[in-house]
Amino acid sequence: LRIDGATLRLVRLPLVTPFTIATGTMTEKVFPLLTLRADGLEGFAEGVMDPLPDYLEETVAGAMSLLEQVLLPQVLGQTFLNPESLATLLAPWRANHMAKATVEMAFWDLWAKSLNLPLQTVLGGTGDAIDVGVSLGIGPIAGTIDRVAAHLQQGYKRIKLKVKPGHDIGLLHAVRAEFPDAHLTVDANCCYTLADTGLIRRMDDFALDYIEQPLAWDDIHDHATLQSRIRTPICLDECIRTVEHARKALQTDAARVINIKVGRSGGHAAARRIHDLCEAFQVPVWCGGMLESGIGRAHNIHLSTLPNFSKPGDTSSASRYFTRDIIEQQLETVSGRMPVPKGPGIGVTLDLDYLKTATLSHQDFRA
Ligand code: OSB
Ligand code: MG
Repeated sequence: LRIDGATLRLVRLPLVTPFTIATGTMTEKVFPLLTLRADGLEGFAEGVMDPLPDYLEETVAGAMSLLEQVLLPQVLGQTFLNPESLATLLAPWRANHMAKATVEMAFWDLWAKSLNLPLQTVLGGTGDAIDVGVSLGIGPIAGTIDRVAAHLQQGYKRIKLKVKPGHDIGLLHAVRAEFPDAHLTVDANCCYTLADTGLIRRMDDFALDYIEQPLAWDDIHDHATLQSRIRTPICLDECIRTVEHARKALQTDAARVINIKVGRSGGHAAARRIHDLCEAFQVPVWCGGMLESGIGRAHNIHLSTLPNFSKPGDTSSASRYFTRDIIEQQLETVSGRMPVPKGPGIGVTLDLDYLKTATLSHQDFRA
């Protein structure tokens, strides 16, 4: 498959409600949207980096520049037999996994379309819907209880509460008292250190399915130490940016669950290898999200149909994020299950009219 053209857009979508996590508040989603072309077909993907380096070190500006000046010129006019060969070409560049994933994922969509197969089929997944949970941002406790109740009512299979120092044990007391049987988890987005071990150990009292990324984004070793001191499984998110990170975490018992984000891990090929490695270690995985538009969420849904995605993911309904999405199909859950979009590739198509109003910049490339 020879890549003969590309379009790189910068897109901005307002969020329906601000989303607050330990590192800050998001009110809008700004992201690179990439189209790759070959043989009259188009493949789509989006970058999951934030404008500022507050989740991981990549930024939207840095990724836009790398895509424009390095990664797209490198793949334009080139022929790739499969997505792995494209990933191999980009692999020598240090890190920048999110920028590389943007190109790799668009190529997977294109490649699956060239084979006239759904993305899930070429990835090795099966089934026509996936289990999903919901990630609830930080807010007043009374309001959080109402949001938990509303989402359980809608059928979401697991509730993930964002926590930060001063908004953790009290929140868990209140929510667990109200919902004794709910599948509950917390996500700290790196806001604790080993000095907080005593506080984190108190979370063992709330029957959480797991504690997501309590410690630093680049510190697998301290997570292993923490895991040896608490009963609740640790789930790593930010720490797992490569297959090697996953191997080190699994071998040292730093994670008993892993949140796979395809856009964080360099793409589908790497995400699938992390999935397989976790399966070998009998460690369950689930698919995280980055408040993606329908393009990124469609990719996440297809990946989530692989067998070891045995815990509910974060890919919830489009209407939770945006008043209007940039795709023609609406990705909405039905009783806590997200249907897999049908058709070749990711199975969703751009709503070009609305996309035009959401586009901040647009650049075409030709081989
Ligand atoms: O840590 O999983 C995270 C959103 C933005 C940045 C980081 C995270 C999240 C979420 C929301 O938890 C997941 C989603 O609904 O897409
Ligand atoms: Mg997380």
